Amino acid sequence: MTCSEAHQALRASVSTESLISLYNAIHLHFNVQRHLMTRSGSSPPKDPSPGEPRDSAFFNRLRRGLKRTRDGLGSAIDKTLGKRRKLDIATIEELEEILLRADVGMPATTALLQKVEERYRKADSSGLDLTQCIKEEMTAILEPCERPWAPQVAEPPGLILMVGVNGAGKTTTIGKLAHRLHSSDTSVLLAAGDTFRAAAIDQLREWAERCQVPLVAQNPGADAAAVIYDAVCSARARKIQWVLADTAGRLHTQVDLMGELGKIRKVVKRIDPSMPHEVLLVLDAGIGQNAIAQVRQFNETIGLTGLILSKLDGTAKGGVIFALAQEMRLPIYFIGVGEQMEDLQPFNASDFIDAMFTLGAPEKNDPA
Ligand SMILES: Nc1nc2c(ncn2[C@@H]2O[C@H](COP(=O)(O)OP(=O)(O)OP(=O)(O)O)[C@@H](O)[C@H]2O)c(=O)[nH]1
Ligand SMILES: [Mg+2]
Repeated sequence: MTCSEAHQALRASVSTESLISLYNAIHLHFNVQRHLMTRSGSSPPKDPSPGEPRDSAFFNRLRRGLKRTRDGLGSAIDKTLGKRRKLDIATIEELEEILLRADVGMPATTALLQKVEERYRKADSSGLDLTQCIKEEMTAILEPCERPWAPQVAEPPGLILMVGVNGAGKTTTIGKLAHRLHSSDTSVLLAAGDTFRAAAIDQLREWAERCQVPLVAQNPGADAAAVIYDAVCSARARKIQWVLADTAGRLHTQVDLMGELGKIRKVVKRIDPSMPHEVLLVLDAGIGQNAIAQVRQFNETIGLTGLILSKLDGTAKGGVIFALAQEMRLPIYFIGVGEQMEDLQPFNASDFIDAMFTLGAPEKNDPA
């Protein structure tokens, strides 16, 4: 369906109120910013391919970002186990306490300790390297969620919706993702679908300028679905591959606001039934077990295709990633380990575990 056919279809089927807002939207002065696509600034660190030696700058950034979680979880486990070879009840209880304190959650903690106990019982008289065993079992919990970020779309533009509660890191993550895509020669346009606050639109405009990618925005108070609709039409006309759409923060318990996400979904499907191609939930890693409820509710309302865990650098409770992996099984595409453009890293289970445990002396230039 072309955009003008979609406009007509919308005319025939939507309520007067939404037709007026859509009509206004179409005839409003769109704030489509064109930027010279000159390359400048920093590139995201190169993602290591499987089998390649690990990129140390990349790994050091991850280690720095996970410092607090490492202190609370990896190093705490290391310290508790030391050179112990015996897994007695007291040790199990100590481990359980560390895991729960770091927000690993009861289901993942129970599953992990059961596996470790099982392996301990089966081990021969030479004993088991308990720390190594825990690291392996932790990796096994995370691995099913490790998925390379390779979104596909048969007919561009593809639409990626970023959703989440207030302050989770949606807009910042869009900026980081735009930087990634643009730096790998993939064209991208940002859609200012958070129309609740003027500041939200300005924040996205700043990211568009930093990343040198175009933005489609309207005035505060505009209909979010109409803004995203326009952004997709604009991207299609300009042969842009991906639209990254920001949305307003909403509590997963706010029924009306959650309903607005359903409306966005319905409206963009009139352009292309396969839209949105990705719906990514951004979760603040510091929110603890509430993350599980958020995933459930957003998934039910709009159907999530993956998760991004932001602000891992700011919390000692990064153990929530194990709870998410154990209970949700959704792909975790990226983790945020800082506020800069380069601080969005593809999630890799074994790198995450290595970075979370003490690895001896800090490497050169590594303040962590
Ligand atoms: N340290 C750190 N800060 C982050 C990270 N991601 C986002 N932030 C910061 O978290 C704050 C909120 O981020 P936003 O991107 O504005 O969050 P949002 O979900 O768009 O917020 P609303 O639009 O208000 O719902 C900002 O100060 C960001 O700089 C991260 O990975 N690490
Ligand atoms: Mg925002």
